[in-house]
Amino acid sequence: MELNLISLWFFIWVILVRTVDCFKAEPYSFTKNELNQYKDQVKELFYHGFNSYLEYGYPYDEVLPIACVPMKRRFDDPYDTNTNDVLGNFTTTLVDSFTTLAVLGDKKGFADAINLFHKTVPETFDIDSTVQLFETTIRLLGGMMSAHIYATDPRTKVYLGKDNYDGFLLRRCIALGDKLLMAYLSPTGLPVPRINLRYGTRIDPKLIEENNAAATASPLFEFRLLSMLTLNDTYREVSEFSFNRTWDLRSELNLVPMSFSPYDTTIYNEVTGIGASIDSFYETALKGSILFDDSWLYSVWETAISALNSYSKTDWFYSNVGVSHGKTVVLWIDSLSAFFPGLLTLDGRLEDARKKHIMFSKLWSTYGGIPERWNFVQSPPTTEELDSPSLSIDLEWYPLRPEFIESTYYLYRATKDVYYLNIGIRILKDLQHRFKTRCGFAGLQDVTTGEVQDRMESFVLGETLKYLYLLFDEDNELHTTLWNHIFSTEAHPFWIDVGLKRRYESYRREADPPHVTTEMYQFHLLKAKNWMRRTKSPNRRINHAKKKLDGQCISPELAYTKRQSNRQGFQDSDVLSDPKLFEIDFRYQATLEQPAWNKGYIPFELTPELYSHWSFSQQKICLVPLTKAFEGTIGSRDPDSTLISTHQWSSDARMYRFQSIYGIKIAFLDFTWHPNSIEVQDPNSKFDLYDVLNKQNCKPKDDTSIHTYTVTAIDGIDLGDNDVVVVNKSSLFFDDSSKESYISINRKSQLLINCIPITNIFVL
Ligand code: DMJ
Repeated sequence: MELNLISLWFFIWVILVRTVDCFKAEPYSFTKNELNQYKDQVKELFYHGFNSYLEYGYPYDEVLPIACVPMKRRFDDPYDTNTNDVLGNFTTTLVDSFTTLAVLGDKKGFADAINLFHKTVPETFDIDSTVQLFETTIRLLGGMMSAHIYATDPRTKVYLGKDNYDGFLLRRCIALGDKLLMAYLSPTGLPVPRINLRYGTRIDPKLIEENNAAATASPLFEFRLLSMLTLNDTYREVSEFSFNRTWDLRSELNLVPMSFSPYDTTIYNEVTGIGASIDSFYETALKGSILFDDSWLYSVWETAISALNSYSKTDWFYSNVGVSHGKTVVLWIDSLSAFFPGLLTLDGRLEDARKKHIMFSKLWSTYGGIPERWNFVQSPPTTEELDSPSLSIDLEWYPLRPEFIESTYYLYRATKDVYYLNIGIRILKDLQHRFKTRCGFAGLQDVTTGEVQDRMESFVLGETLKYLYLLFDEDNELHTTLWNHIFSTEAHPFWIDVGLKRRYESYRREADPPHVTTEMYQFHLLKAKNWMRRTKSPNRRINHAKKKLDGQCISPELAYTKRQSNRQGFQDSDVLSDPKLFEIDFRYQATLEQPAWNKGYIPFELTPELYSHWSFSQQKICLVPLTKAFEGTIGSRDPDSTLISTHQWSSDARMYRFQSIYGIKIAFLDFTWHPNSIEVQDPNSKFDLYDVLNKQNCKPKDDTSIHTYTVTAIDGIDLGDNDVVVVNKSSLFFDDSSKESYISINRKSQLLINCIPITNIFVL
């Protein structure tokens, strides 16, 4: 009797919990429970990597994830800058992981990690290591400073309190910051790229003759905050001057060159874009403008993005252009530029962000990672392109960089589009099954062969896994509080509380003039002040940009809130409803072919699980109200599913999980015949199609006979204009009673009937 009562109560409790869950009206189609599970899986991965580092890598900078031994700097070879730039022999991975531990809310792990660092690395940073100013600033200085903010802000989960933390990280920041300042002692005030932490710039001049825009501009972010925390404006003034000098190097088109001499500003590389060597310049302008509420930085961002939009923006990415003429000069985009959709999102430019992000998702789907550089060759390739290396990938590694998942995170926070969660889940699985090794995570040495790389850079734990975790952690303090945090370029969260802001403002008032305490920087300051006078009238600009900030520069949260008010229900996806979702596949098919080792990797947008999550059967209890239109379903007759999915992509349509279709019979398909349609739509595509047909041994009689089909209805049910039907290859059958037709599949998995492609049927 008692048992029965208990079961009854238990039953009621389960029903109640599920019902409450439903009424919470979560803005995503994954339940809280599911998100928590994914979040925990990411956490597990982080500890796998972090504990491996502690066991096999510490006290050196990294651990080799396959060999399970430390990865040390090359003391014997100062010219191996690839290795030495980030490995200063100062426990890089440990420091870069501080704030991931904080984000996970692991107070003990966080305290242990900073204390371990405390007793390992010399207080003065008096280490005979030549390192890059940029890398050391973003990983070490930024990591320590953000950890200091976490440790001292009573609102955080990892607040340590005065008894447990005496602020030593800030003292370390000062020691390191002072060392890094040595880099700025050049005739121009632009920093040299490297310094030796013990000997300053007394190193081989070859190592410091060229610097780039990202490196000369972006320390402003960390240095300015350091000035606020220490009430010493030296860091700010020196780095701000350098930022402005970098911006001064822009061409008449407002395009900033990538690389130049820090001694006399001779330009070495006239090319510009948004990736390596220039990426953080934009990031600092926009993020700095938000964090510091700085209208001048925002105006730089605005001018820079509008120049990029004029010259470098294409449908699917930003290309690399010459700064003086604005024309595309190299035909590649790089892996680092995958951060840009995130940055666009931060500025409320969601439409562009979404489009550019799709490009990177295609790259991941093709190569199982993002190649360091990918050559884009429009199909069909020209004869020269066919013979040139442009059809191959010249920088073919993928070291588990964070940028793609970073942008995915921003876009999800801003849109709550379930598609981005789907990407996160696929990447999580890739990390669990493809990249995880005995002692960490190994990326790809070559995306074309699948060869792995025995290296785990500190950003894997510091950024990649942090953004992935945050993607699933709806309740993270960074998401639920109003600290107005901004992630640094290395994903270290920074925020400025009211007290800090007031203290600093009063310091600025009292310390004026001069702000700078170190005499050797006076020379630069004088120049900086003249420059300021020449180029801006601060007050006017502040008001001007304030307006802009209010109107345009919105946080992901705000963008999300705005968007939410317009939503019909959680099952719409702007990505999946993009009528051009598959355009990239066709346009760039010459250089977007899945390498043999990655064959069968299902593209994100076709993930079967995604559709099952959108279905009634999975979400029976939590049905959302029907939206207006409901079209494009395919009848279910056979429980053994033949059809994986079909989607109807009109904006207010909802998704259904299709159980099956009774095969695809030509008799059931209504086609729109497009004689010469491709020629009409786009003269170039004619050859594209011709090429595909040739590859399939389908020879059109002549150019004019080229045409395509579009399925407009299946089983008598109309499909919308942008419907795409995905059919399971193994269960596809074709029944043509006249025996005159035959089907085939082309390289892009399109179904062909008598060599004529059906543009909206894909066979997987
Ligand atoms: C990181 O160190 C930072 O994200 C930086 O801005 C670019 N490079 C790596 C990650 O790819």
